[in-house]
Amino acid sequence: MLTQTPEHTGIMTIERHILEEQSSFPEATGVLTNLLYDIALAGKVIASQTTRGGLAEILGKSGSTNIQGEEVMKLDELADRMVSRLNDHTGRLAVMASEEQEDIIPISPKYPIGKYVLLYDPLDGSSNIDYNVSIGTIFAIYRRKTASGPGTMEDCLQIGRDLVVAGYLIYGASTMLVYTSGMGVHGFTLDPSVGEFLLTHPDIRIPEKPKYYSVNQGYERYWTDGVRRFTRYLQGDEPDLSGNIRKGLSLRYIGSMVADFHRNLLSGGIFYYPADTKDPRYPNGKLRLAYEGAPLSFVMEQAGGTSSNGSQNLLDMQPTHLHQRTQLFIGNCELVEKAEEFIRHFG
Ligand code: FDP
Repeated sequence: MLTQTPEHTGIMTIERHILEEQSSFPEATGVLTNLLYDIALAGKVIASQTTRGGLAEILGKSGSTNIQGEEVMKLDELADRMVSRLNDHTGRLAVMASEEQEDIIPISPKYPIGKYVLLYDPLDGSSNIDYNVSIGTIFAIYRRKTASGPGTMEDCLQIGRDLVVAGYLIYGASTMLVYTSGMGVHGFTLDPSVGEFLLTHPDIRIPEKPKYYSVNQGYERYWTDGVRRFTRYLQGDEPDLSGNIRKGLSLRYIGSMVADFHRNLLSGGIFYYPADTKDPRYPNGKLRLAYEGAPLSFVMEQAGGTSSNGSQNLLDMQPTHLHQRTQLFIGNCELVEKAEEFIRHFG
């Protein structure tokens, strides 16, 4: 279905949409528009590779050489390289950081330095690749903090509140790009016949009535009492602190955060990955603040929902290191606040 906006009838491409959003800022130079367009392009390339996933079996496994004699790369490495290569020479970025790389990714001295900072998770949910399950790419764009020269770690360690743009690509039955620049959340679907992302989901709002809760319940025995009780509350089995029992929600868990997040954004619900005692090396759960928590929280907040680490909004957390993990609850405000309540009371 093609979307019509009050200003325009007909097809709205992502490029035109970004340009129009940016035109409401007289100081806008178009750099951000082009940066988003480059991310969309990386998404198209990654989508074309992910849909060929199973063909790796016959065209060559990663680590081997393919029929052209090139080394076959793992899909997550390929996605990582695709995003950084499409963005490293454009003069739009001061520095990048990727979930796949230990350290920050500096811009080569061969290229001009720009004013933005890009943090990304090139292939989220990558343990699902082999099973033909939806996966995604998450991106977060900040303004640089340092005044000049190559970008630094300080530029990468910013609080989510300072995000300029955040969003994700989801490689599912269709490929979608969903983003916010602080003016609502907009979703575009890739039309493979013309190779363009077209606006299909303008101004996404999370439905007020939640439908699903999403968590890896296989780890329940490692959770705190508060998280266990909260989960039973969501199932309709445990009263909240005022004695109210809610109607139980349905459980959906793909194990690919972008896909779980996307479904709950459109259907209403909560996704959480709590802290657990499963692996003492990761007392704060598995997910990363900078690459997953903060950008998806910005999207959720712009869609009318919220997020928490159990006691604080994720957008207010100051990261202290690049790959910092955090407990995470994200979805309808009512449910996230209830999670905080249970944790405050029961730990
Ligand atoms: P994956 O390890 O497959 O990359 O970011 C990590 C992530 O996936 C999320 O996308 C997903 O929500 C979560 O881990 C799944 O973890 P569990 O297998 O522990 O449930």
